Amino acid sequence: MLIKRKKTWERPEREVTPEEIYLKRRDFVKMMGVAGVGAGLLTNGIDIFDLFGKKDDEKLIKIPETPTSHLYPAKKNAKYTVDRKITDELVAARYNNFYEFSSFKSVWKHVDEMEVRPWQVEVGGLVERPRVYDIDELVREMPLEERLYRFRCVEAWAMTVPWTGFPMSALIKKVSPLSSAKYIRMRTFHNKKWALQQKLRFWLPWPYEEGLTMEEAMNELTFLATGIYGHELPKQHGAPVRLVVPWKYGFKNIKSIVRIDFVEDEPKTFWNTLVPDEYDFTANVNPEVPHPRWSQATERIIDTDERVPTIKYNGYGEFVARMYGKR
Ligand SMILES: Nc1nc2c(c(=O)[nH]1)N[C@H]1C(S)=C(S)[C@@H](COP(=O)(O)O)O[C@H]1N2
Ligand SMILES: [Mo]
Repeated sequence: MLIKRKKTWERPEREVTPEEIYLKRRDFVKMMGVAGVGAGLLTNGIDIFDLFGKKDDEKLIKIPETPTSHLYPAKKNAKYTVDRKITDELVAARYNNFYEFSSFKSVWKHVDEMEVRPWQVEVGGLVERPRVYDIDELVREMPLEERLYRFRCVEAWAMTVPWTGFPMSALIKKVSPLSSAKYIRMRTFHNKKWALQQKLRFWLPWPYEEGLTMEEAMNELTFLATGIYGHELPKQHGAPVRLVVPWKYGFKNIKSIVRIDFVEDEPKTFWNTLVPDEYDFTANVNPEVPHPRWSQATERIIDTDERVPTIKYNGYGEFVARMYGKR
């Protein structure tokens, strides 16, 4: 092997994905049963597939025209703004978590095979009017607006980005949930042709799923984003539609949604299934509750590398604290 095998902790911090450490341990255990060269290399702390990935920076935020591209940029909603500098767009576009494609931050190099048209979002479960939306139909029917939100990953990095999209409540009203619906469950695609990690780490609990209580889903902050920085989402940010819940850790913000179900019981989610003691269902940003593997007291702004104190509910207490009592 000519590839220098760097340990995770030897790589520069920018490229490391702490969330992946657990996966490596798990891969190793599983590998004993289903040994494969690819799986073996993945556990060595270097993503060899990164070497073959695209290096061309121009691809970063290049987005093909769609039938609804002309709706961007949408009108800014000044109610949702923050006292932080907007993160540099190119920094945000090359620093992503999207395990379907890569366990490294350079997701953008690995998304070429994905196709975001045609795309459907199926909305069903405990509702009066289930419906399958074509993505462009959904975008045209919903009230698009731009909101500036903080975003905070449990790995303790943070950014501030303008999302374009619509409140989740607008979609919920369209389908009329039954009173028995207590939670919503959202699901990402499962496509081994697009997403290398779904093929290689086939034992992980794909597809990625996340959930919210009905009250959280109806909260005014809960947003379905179809755009970022005044244009449609690039694939690495979760095109064509992803969840944004800015008072919760990043892993709740599920990308590239294909299905939304209204259900009675708390849904099982990707990370909660894999590591229940590290990723709880609620996952509200809270500096006082350290994650088992790293402190949450401060966070690093991804484009300036500044360290700043973490704020409870990521600064959104006025909108969400009442949902949690004293928690
Ligand atoms: N389907 C899917 N959604 C996902 C993830 C993922 O791996 N798969 N990663 C989550 C995590 S851990 C974070 S921090 C955010 C990152 O969003 P961004 O890359 O747009 O900044 O996406 C979330 N949504
Ligand atoms: Mo994350």
